[in-house]
Order: sequence, then C-alpha cells, then structure tokens
Amino acid sequence: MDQALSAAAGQVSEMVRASRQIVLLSGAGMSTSAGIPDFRGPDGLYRKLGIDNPERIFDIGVFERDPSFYYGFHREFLRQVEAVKPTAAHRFFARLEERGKLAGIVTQNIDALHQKAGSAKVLEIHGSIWKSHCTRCGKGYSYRESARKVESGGVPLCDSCLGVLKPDVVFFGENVMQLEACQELAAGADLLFVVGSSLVVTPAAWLPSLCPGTIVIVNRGEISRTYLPASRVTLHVEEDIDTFFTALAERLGFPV
Ligand code: CNA
Repeated sequence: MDQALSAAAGQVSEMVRASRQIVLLSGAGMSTSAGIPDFRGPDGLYRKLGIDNPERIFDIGVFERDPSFYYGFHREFLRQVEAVKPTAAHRFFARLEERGKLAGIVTQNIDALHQKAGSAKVLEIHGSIWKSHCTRCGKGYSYRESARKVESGGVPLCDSCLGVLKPDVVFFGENVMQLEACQELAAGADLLFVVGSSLVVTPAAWLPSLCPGTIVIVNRGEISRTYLPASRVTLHVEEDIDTFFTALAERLGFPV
C-alpha cells in the first residue's frame, strides 16, 4: 500500500473510532466502479453522450415537452442498474451501520446500491427509479410494471388514462425529497464523509455547511468548494474510492 494511502487510512480510522454519529453524503462517483458512469467525472455520461447541455436529460421542462429524450437515457440506465452489485465502499457504510456508528446516509444516487449492500438508514434526496407515477392521473406504478413498459420501447403510458409515466426521480426544476430529514442528519453529524460527489448540485451541496463536526472528502477530480465550510474539512483524500475504503476497513478490522 502506498504511503499516502496508508497515512490517510490511519488518520481517518482514528476519526471513525472517535465518532458516534457518522453521516455519509454520497454521489455518483460511489457507483462508478460498479459500472454505472457518473455525470461529471472523466468517463462520465456527460462526456460519453456528447450532448451539448447534458443536464437537459433531467430537465423537467424538456421532459414535459419531449419525454422520449429522457427515456432514451432511462432505458440504458435500467439495463445497467439491473446488472450491478454494490462496491466495497457501499459495503463499508453498511458495516458501519451494523456497528451502530452510522447515523445515516444521504445519497444523490438513484441506483439503490446502498440498500443492496444492506444499508437501511438511507435518504434518497434525488428520489429513485423504483417507483413511477402517471403525470396526468397520478396512478402509481411499481418498478416491474414501469420497467416492462420502458423495455418494450417508446414512452411508457398509463393504463388508465394514457398519460406519460415519470419515474420518482427528482429532475432539475423539481423539489428534492426529504430535505428536512437530510438537513437534520447533517446537523447532527460528528463526522461527515462526502464521497464521489462534485458538490455542484444544490441543495445537496449545501448539506456539509450544516455539519458541526469534522468533514472528510473522498473524491478524485474536481469538486466545487462554493458551499464547503473549509475550516471543517480535515482531509480531502484524492484516491480511488474503493481503494481508500478497502484500506480503511482493514485498519478498522472489518474487511469489506
Ligand atoms: P458527479 O457530478 O458526476 O460527480 C462525481 C464525482 O465523483 C466526480 O468528481 C468524479 O471525478 C468522482 N469520481 C468518480 N469515480 C470515482 C472513483 N472511483 N474514485 C474517486 N472519485 C471518483 O456526481 P454528483 O453525485 O455530485 O452529481 C449529482 C447528480 C448525479 C445526482 O443528481 C445523481 O442522481 C446523478 N447521478 C447518479 C448516478 C447513480 O445513481 N449512480 C449516476 C450518474 C449520475
């Protein structure tokens, strides 16, 4: 193990031992090693899709005008999500929860990999793909029902009123979910991990500013520091996420 990695794992293991209310704010970088590309990283979707303004995929105005643009992306995303397994980093936080150390997770991800790893205390601030609803009559659809419609091509429509279905994912221009609970979690953290997020998307990017404790960032690549409380960021580990959490878990005596 290289020296910088070993030193960072050693330092953070002491912080974990001393903490009782650990909180994680996770982003798309946490799932890249599972095979789901992030948005803004070097192999991210934005670069791959070559779309001028890729945030349009999750723009509610664009969805309302032309839902087929979104469903072109969604169909591919569903294929990926079905196939993937949680990473070492997801498992690490599930183990912390088992040990009574974790107050909770706020995830910006919509892939449910925290839950697949065994985490129960998960707040999905940007919603998830596990449920959908009709944008006209509000009828709810399970993951299976909507996935079947999506796989058969085109834009999925409601059985009752032929309205367009929309997954319960938060689009740009919509309110995030469970914001108050997310804020409470951040405000009670004695140690906050920010993992695999560029901290560009608000209000998730505001959450670290509420943390009264110490903040550890694990992220390679650029992050926005606009809302980060610099004095509370004890460490920024610019390492591969799985490599770091595997090393940290070994230090703590519970390999993942
Ligand atoms: P982002 O803006 O794509 O940033 C991800 C960050 O992680 C970048 O800085 C990358 O360089 C970094 N990163 C990627 N892989 C690694 C790695 N192996 N080791 C270390 N660092 C790495 O993602 P955010 O989450 O900040 O953006 C918020 C959006 C992205 C949320 O609304 C998500 O819903 C959305 N998103 C989610 C998924 C998913 O559910 N897995 C996938 C793609 C996008």
